[in-house]
Amino acid sequence: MSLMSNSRVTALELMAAKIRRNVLDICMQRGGYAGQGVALADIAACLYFDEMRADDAGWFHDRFVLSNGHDAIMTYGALAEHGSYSMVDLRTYNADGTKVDQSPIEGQLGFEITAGSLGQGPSQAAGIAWGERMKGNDKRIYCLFSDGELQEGNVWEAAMFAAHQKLSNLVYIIDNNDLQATSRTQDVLAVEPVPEKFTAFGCAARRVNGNSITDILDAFAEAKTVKDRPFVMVCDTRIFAGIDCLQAALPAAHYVAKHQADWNAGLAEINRKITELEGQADGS
Ligand SMILES: Cc1ncc(C[n+]2csc(CCOP(=O)(O)OP(=O)(O)O)c2C)c(N)n1
Ligand SMILES: [Mg+2]
Repeated sequence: MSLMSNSRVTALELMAAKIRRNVLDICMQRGGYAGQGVALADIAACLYFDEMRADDAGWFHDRFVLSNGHDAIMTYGALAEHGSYSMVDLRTYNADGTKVDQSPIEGQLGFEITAGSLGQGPSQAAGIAWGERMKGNDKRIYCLFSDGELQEGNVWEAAMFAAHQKLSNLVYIIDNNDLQATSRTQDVLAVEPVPEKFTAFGCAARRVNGNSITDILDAFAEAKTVKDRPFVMVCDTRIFAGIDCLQAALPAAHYVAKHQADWNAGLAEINRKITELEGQADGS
């Protein structure tokens, strides 16, 4: 049985709602990967505000490796709440000359690798995890990648290596949203059953409801009990999960350009949700 207080879960639900609001605010300026950012907000809230430990300088002790560069929008939404990016800067996302790239480059605040060419994060994260262990550090490494990337061989080489090296300081988080740009993953090149495939490669793996704070926290807790292999969270999500009107209007939007009416409706819905959750948080 997990030890999860209602106040912890409510606080993270509120954080996820604020991340969703930030994602819309950023993307409505000139378009972006809003559907992914919104859908991944629950994972981001748990990862950045509960799971990863802080260091003395106000940054993170643990390390996050983003593999599918376009999901940077999730990190931007979260780091705005962390206070390490300002919304003024983030609103330059996707503008000519911006330092807030849609697909980040290595060294940009919050990003460990250059991630626009898909499929490379899992192997780089495995290398980082191996290096940290060799140095005797207790850092945990979290790597987010997508179901589309599962079609690339490098991912499976990384899983084989990480399992062989018993990298229990490595957690793979998969955005398993059954979408890869313009089509459903199951129609282009099916990847399921994903947990079973990683298990066959020697990892520990489980399916997670990627929009349930309790399920995500439970999986992070389970990952720490596994001492001899990497842990894989196969997070089922859907584009725009968490904002019903946008999910209904744009269910398969890999990228969203101009949809001003939808943006406004989405913002109104998420603002209502934030008010509701703030009321619950005050009462708990
Ligand atoms: C190596 C590589 N191949 C192809 C692309 C082009 N590309 C950009 S996004 C994308 C879809 C990848 O699937 P996924 O990350 O699951 O997309 P989403 O669920 O976010 O729509 C592709 C093929 C790329 N960036 N890198
Ligand atoms: Mg996908």
